Formats: sequence, structure tokens, C-alpha cells
Amino acid sequence: MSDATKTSPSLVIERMLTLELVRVTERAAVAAARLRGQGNEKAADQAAVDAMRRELNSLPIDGTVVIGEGERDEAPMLFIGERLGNGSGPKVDIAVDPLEGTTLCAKDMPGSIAVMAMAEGGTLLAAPDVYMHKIAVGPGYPAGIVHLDATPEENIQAVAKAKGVPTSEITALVLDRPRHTDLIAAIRRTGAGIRLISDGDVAGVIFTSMPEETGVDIYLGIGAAPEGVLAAGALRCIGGQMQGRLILDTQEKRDRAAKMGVTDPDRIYSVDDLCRGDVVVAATGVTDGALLKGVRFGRDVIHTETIVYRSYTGTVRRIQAEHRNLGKFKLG
Ligand code: VTB
Ligand code: MG
Ligand code: MG
Repeated sequence: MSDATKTSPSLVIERMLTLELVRVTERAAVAAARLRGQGNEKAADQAAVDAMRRELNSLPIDGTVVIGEGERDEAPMLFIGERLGNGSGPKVDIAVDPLEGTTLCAKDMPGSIAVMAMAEGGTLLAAPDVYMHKIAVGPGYPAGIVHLDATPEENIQAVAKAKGVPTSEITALVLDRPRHTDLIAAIRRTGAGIRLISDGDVAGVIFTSMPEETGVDIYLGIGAAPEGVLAAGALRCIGGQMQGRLILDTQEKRDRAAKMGVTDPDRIYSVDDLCRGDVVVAATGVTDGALLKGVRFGRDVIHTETIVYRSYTGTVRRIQAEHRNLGKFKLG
């Protein structure tokens, strides 16, 4: 029985919208890629935001931004609470990072992407823009194999044991930041390898779901909470385990989180807490990376690569697209 007969009208629409989201991230990626290597993070980010917002507003959705470019008074566009779409169609949550890795784009370094998620209304954690402790592994491990309250050594050893390999054959992905000095030292003590990235832990978490391709078994460390929700959306579609704990180390952050509905500041969120309903996640490469090829500009054609996940069917699609007739469409 096809899922069109098994699901509610909103999910059927979501099924049709899945590929629409590809256009959204494709056009944001192309817009940002036009400024690749120009050393101007803000301009590249703004170009991606403009393109993503324009495309989202053309969709038959009644969308609300739950993860975006900031609070209403901080961000002129794609702010938290902004309504998107033409108002028809399903009520959906929208989470966006139009340019995840602005520095990577501005310096034409590997791994910047345009990424977004669309979920049933009210099912994405409206994460405040604070840091989050994150840990993640891909599918195929026993439930609860890793835990934020275990030490890095315990987590690495658990993954190695489950994989049946020595810890020296495990690779952890960590953001290269001073706040991770102790974490890195602890991982080194296990003999495990560490893949340090300068930015981009949405892709960094997703890497754990494809260790054969990326060589990454586990993600550990502190990154932004909104990026954690986006990554959880992808893991919800492909399996994988993740825990996140918000870092609310000031009263201002606790107040801001409370305003967004966070009642327990110490709560550990699982994938299903971060992303509670059916979700579609799309990401298009801006610069070349281990997850996606970056945008390529030909003489009269633009090449993009997008990965799009749909949780209801567990489908993952990679879409290599060639864009011509540039005069007709404002392609970012
Ligand atoms: C993190 C990470 C993101 O920016 O938020 C990082 O989650 C910023 O970290 O993927 P710092 O505040 O330590 O610079 C990204 O790398 C890109 O948005
Ligand atoms: Mg980001
Ligand atoms: Mg961004």
C-alpha cells in the first residue's frame, strides 16, 4: 500500500513537498556560492537567506519558522516566528540554516551547506540560540550505547566494543575549539582518531550515519543548539542516536529558553525529543565536502548536489541537478 493511502492529507502534501524543499536549498546554495571565497561572511549569508526565504514563500504551506536566523528583533528575515508559504497547505514547522558554515563559504573551505527541515507543526524543538552538548552515533548500535553523562572514554570504548574493533579504529568528530581541549585530550587517551572541523556540525553529526563514506563513528562536543535540531531531523530519517543538553549557564539564557518553552534546563533531549514528528530535511552543498559536492558554475549551467531525507519512508535521495535557462528564473 503506498504511503499516499496510509497517511493523512497533510502527510500526502508533505510527500509532494519533499522535492520542493530541494529547490529551496538548491537556490540558497547557488546564491551563497556566487560569493564563495570572497571573504564576506555576512554577504554570503544574506544572499542565502534572501534566496531561501523567497523560495519558501512560494510553497503551498502554512509555515512557521521555529529555527532561523535569530529572534524577531535580531533578524530581519527568517526570524523565529516568521510565517512562510502562501498560507494554503499543511501547518508546518520550518527550521533553516541558509548558510551553515558562513566562514567556510567566505574562505571557500570544505563543508558549507544550505540546509533546512520541514516538520509537522509543533514537532521541532524550538531551540534557543545557545550552545548544546551533543553526542551522536549512526544506526545499528544498541539503544543507549552512548550517553552525555558517560565520560568520553566510556563512550568511545562502548562504540568500539559494539563495532568489534579496538578503540584505535574509532574516529570521533569534534569542532576545533578551545572549549574542547579537555575533551580532545580524553579522546586521545583512548587511542581513537579525531576528525577536527573548523565549522559545520550539522553535517558533522550526519557523518556518523555514513561511517563507510565519511570515516566518522561518533560526534562529541559542544555546538549550537539550532544546528543540533537540524541534525536530529536527518538522524530521525535514517536512524542513529543523538543526545543534546542545552547549555543555559546564565539567567538570561534560562529566561530566553523558558520563553521558547524549555522548562527543564538540564534536560537531555533524544532525536525523538528534538524532532517529534514526521520531518523532511534537505541540504545542498555550497563548497565541496565529505557529505555533498559544492555548487559548480559552468558556462551556461549550474551544477548542484542535494541530499534529501524523509522520515515517514526512511528515504534518502541524492539529487544531482543541472540548472539552465538562468535568465528565466532568479537562481539565487
Ligand atoms: C557551531 C556549530 C555550527 O558554528 O555553532 C559553530 O554548531 C559556532 O561555534 O555548525 P563557535 O561559536 O564556537 O564559533 C557552526 O560551525 C556553523 O554554524
Ligand atoms: Mg550554522
Ligand atoms: Mg547560518
